[in-house]
Amino acid sequence: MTSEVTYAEVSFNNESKSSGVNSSAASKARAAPHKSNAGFPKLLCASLLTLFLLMAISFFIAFVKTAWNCCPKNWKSFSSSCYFISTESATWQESENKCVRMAAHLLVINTQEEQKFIIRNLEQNSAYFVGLSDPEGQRRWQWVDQTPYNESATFWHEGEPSHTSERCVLVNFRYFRGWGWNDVPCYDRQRSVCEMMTIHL
Ligand SMILES: [Ca+2]
Repeated sequence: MTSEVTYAEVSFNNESKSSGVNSSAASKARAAPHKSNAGFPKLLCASLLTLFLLMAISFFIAFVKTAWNCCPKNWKSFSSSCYFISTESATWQESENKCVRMAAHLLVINTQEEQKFIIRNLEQNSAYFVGLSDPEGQRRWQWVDQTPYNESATFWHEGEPSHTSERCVLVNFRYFRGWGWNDVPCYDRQRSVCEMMTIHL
């Protein structure tokens, strides 16, 4: 085995020595055009591969975003929540119960942006219960999901809340004043809005 390797090395050396300057120049001349021709396809392949990878990553991100954050059919999506606008009238508690049966709760309005999104989807001649109530009639407002009641993020109509016997809140439209909150008796029958977190698949 050792002798075979030695023989191969000697043969190679001899061949190199006997080739001379002309042979070396010729081989360089042969090699030069090959080198320049081979570089361009490689660069093209690398560019195409990079482009393909970028497209694949973009597609994957777009697909994942769509597939992982979604709302049930007939629910509207905003930020990280889904909203269902009920066209059936019910009391405040019945409305909340219906939301809970759909793994949701009555609408909790946390920001002005959320309020603006919701009212764009409501009908001006209807009123909609939200998940805010004052169970004891002490003006201690509670959101159904235990979100702390924040006075600086409330959207009461002028003159509301108006009476301690009105312990449940709805959002409605008043001409010349726009949309806002009103406290009403909980046994009123109104439409409502349910909210749930977006579904992650
Ligand atoms: Ca009121």
